[in-house]
Amino acid sequence: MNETYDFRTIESKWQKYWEENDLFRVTERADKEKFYELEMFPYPSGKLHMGHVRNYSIGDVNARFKRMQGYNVLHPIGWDAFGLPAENAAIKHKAHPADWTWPNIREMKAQLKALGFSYDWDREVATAHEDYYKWMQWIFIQFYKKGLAYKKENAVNWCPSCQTVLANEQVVDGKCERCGSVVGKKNMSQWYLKITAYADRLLQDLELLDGWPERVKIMQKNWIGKSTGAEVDFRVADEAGNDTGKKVTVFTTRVDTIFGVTCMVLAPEHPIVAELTNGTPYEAKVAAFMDKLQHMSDIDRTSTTLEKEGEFIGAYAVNPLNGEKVPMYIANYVLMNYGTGAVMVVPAHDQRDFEFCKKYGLAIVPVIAPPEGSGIDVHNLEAAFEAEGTMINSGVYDGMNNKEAIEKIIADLSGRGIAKKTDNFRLRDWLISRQRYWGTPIPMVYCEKCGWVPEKEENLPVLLPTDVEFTGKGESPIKTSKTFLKTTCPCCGGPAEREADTMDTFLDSSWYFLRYCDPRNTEAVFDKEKAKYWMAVDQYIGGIEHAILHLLYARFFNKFLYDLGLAPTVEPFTNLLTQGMVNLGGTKMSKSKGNIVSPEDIMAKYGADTARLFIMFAAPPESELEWSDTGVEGSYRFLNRVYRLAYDVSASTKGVAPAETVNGKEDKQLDYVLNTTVKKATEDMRDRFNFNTAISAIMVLVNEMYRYKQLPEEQQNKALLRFAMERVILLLAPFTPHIAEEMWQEFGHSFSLIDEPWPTWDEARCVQDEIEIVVQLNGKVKEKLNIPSATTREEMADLVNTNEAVKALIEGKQVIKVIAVPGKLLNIVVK
Ligand code: ANZ
Ligand code: ZN
Repeated sequence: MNETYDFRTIESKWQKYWEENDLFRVTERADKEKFYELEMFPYPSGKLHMGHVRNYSIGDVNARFKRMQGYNVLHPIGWDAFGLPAENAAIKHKAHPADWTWPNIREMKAQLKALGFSYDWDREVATAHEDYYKWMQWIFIQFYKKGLAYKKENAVNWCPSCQTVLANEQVVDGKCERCGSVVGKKNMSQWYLKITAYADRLLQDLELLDGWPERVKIMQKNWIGKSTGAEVDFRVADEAGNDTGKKVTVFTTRVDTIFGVTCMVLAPEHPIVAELTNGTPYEAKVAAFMDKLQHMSDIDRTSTTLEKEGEFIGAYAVNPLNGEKVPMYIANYVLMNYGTGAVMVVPAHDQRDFEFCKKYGLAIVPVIAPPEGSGIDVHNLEAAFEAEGTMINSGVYDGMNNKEAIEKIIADLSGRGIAKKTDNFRLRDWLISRQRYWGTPIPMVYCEKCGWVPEKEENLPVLLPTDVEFTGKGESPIKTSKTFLKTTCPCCGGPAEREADTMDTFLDSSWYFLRYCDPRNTEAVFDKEKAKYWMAVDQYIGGIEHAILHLLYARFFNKFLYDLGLAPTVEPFTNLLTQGMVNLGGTKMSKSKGNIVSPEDIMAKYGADTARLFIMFAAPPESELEWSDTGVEGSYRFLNRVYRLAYDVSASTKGVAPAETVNGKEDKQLDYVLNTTVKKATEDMRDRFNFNTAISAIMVLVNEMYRYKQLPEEQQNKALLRFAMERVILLLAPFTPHIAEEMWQEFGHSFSLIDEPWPTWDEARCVQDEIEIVVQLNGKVKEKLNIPSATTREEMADLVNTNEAVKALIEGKQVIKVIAVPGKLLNIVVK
C-alpha cells in the first residue's frame, strides 16, 4: 500500500487479479444457496452512458453483497446485439452492421471491466452471434409447432423512415417509438406470435410477483386490459325495415344498458359495412370516411379527446330485447381489432356515445337511475352517467340493481342463443417480422406444394447472409442476397424459398436470462437441470421504460418454455427493481439535450471506485439521481480519507491481532458505533436497497475512528482499532471493491475479500449503556439524568442545548460556565 491513494494503479492491479484468478466464474454448487443477480443487458451502442453505470453499479453492489453473505452468485452480462441502429449506421457509413457491432462490444466490454463489475465473463452472450440465434430460431420453431406462430395478412403499422413494420406497442401517439416519424398503415403479410393465448395467465400470475413494484404490475395489467362482458347478436334490417338475413355481433361490458341503445356504430373496416353499402349511395361516403382515417393510429382513435365522427350507412339494427330498430353508423372511435368491431351505442351511460349522439342529434334514453340524492337528473344529462344504479325504462328488469341485471340479461339472452359471456383483451398478438437485415432470420421456408414449413432443426442456424445490399427500400435487404433465398423444402425436397424477414429484437431479449444458465450448450437451448438450479432470477434491475414490453414478452417466453418443460419456474423474475434516471440540471442526461457527463471522463479523473460510490450514495436506486460534480469530489475525498485512515491504522497496529476487546469508555463508544453501523448497513442493503443510507452509516463509523485515533497513543486499543478498520474495509467492499482489496491486502490478508463473510453485529452492543449523572446549578444538585455511558465531555457540556430537562433548569438564566465530569456530573454556573 502506497502512502497516497493512487486509484489508477490500484484499480488496474485488482482487475487483473480478479481476472487471472477467475474469481467471478461460478458453477452450480449443491453446498450453497444460489442467488441470480441480473441487470438488463445493454445494446452495444459503443459507449456506456451514466444510466448504464448506475444500473450496473446497483447490480454489482448487490451481487458482491450477496456473495459476501454466502450465496453462490450468478452475475452474467451480454449484449442485445441485433437491431436497427447498427443497420442504420451501416447504411450511413456503407459498412456492414457486424463491423459496427463487434468493435462496439469490445469497447463497452473494456469499459465494464474498468468499472470493476463482477461478471462471469465466461457466460457472455451476444444475440447477434450464431450460437445464440440458432436457439432463437429453435424457439421460434417450437412456437410454430404449437400453433403459436402464424403468418397473416393485415393492415400493419408502417414506419416510412425506419422502413419497417412496427408492433402496436412500438407506435407511441401515432409516431414511431424509435425515430418519431408519423406511422402509416400498410397491408402486409406478417408473422405473429400468439401472446393472446397467454393473456389470462400473464394477468393472473402478476399476483405471484410480490417482489415487483406495484406500478409496474399495474402497467402490465392495463396493457393486457382484460374486460369481462358479453357478445350480443343484433339482426340487421334495411332502410325499409325488412330483415336482411344478416346479423351483427357487438361486444359490451354493459349489457344492462341494452334498453338504452339508440344506434349502433361499426368500425369502417367491419366486413358487414361493405356488404351493406356496396352498390348503394352510401358506398362513396364510406370510402371517403375510410380515407380520412388512414393516418390515425388505434391510439388516436381511442383518445378521449377525439372528436367523435361517423356516417350513417343506410341500415338498422334490431334490439333483441325490445325489438326497436336503431340506425347503423360507421364511426371513428370504433376499432376493428377490439371486441367484434361493433358497438351498441348507449349515450346516457357512455361518454363517447354521449358525444356521438349529441353531435348527430340521436336520442338519449336513460336506463340506470343514480342513487337517491345524487343530484343527477338522468332525464337532462350534461354528460353520461356511468356509475352504478337502479334499472329504469328496462321492462321486466326495472328496479333491479344494474350489476345484478347484467347477469340476468346475459342469462336470458343466452337462453335464446343470441348472447354469450366473453372476456376481451386489449393485448393483441405480437407482430414479430421486420423487413430489416440485422436480426435473427425467421427460420421458415415457403414451398408451392407444402406452404410454410419450418427449417429442419438439425439445419439450424439459418445463417444471416453476408452478400446483401443495403438499399433502404422497405424490403428486407436479405432479398438482395444471391445465396440465401433459394432452398429446398424441408418437407418434400422440392424447390422452395426462405423467409427474408428477420425477427423483432425483443424476441432475443425474451429468454437470454435462461441462456445465461448454460450459455455454451450446443445440444440444447439450455440444460434443464442447470436452469433449475439458477432460475428464477432473484433480482432483476433495469429501467422503467421496460415496464411493459420487455417484461411482458420475457414473461410470455418463460411461460411458453415452462409449458415445454424447459424453464423451471412459471415466472422468470422474482424481484424487480426499476432504477431511477440520471439527471443533470434537473433533466435526464441525454445526447440530444447535450447535458451529458461521460463515464470515461469521470473514471479518468477520479477512478471507478469514486464513480461507483458517488452513484450509490447520491440517491436511493429507485429515485432520480441528480449528477453533482461537488458530490463526486466529496466521494473522492471520502475515499482518500478512508485510505489514509487505513494506512495509519495499519502502521500503528502492525503485528497486533484484531480483536473485539472493549476496555473502558472510549472503546465502548467505538464498539457501539461499529455494531450499529454494521447493523444499519446490513439492514438497509438487505431489506430496503437503501445503499445511500448504508454508506452514510459507514461514513459515521469512519468519523468515529478518526476521533478514536486522536486519543493519546497509550489509550488506544490496537486490537479493537485494527478490528474496526477491517470491518470498514469489508463494509465498503461491495461499493468500492478495488480500494477495499488494496486495504485488505495491507491488513495482511493474502486472498481477495470477495468471499470474506459479511460482517455481523451484536444486538446487545447496539444499545449504549446508560449511567446516572447529577446536574447541578451553581454546585447545588437539581436533577438526576440517565445518559449513554460513552457520552464524551463535549457531548455532556452540550446537554445545555440538547436536553429538555437541562434546558428547563437554566430557562431565563445566564450561563456563565459549564463544567462536565464524564460519567459523574454536570455543574452549570449561572447568573
Ligand atoms: C354498451 C355500453 C354501454 C358500453 C355503456 C359501455 C358503457 P372496455 O371496458 O374498454 O373493454 N366497445 C366495444 N368494442 C369496441 C370497439 N371495437 N371500439 C370501440 N369501443 C368498443 O370497453 C368495452 C366497451 O367499449 C363496450 O361496452 C362497448 O361499449 C365499447 F354504458 O357497450 B359498451
Ligand atoms: Zn414442399
